[in-house]
Amino acid sequence: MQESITVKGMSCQHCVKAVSAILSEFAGVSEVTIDLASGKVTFNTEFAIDRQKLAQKLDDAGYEIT
Ligand SMILES: [Cu+2]
Repeated sequence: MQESITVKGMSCQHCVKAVSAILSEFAGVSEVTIDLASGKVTFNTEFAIDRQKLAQKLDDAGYEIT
């Protein structure tokens, strides 16, 4: 299934890579697409993602799901 979230705090390609890497840590996630300007992150996932865990990992890296 395709899911999308909006992430606040990304300002450059490094951030895009970091957020992409965090999402890729979750089993079954593929095709992460990030629009830096809007903060929109779209990805495919085979399993339901643990949103709390994702939010925590992003928070630890300095980003926030809005
Ligand atoms: Cu950055």
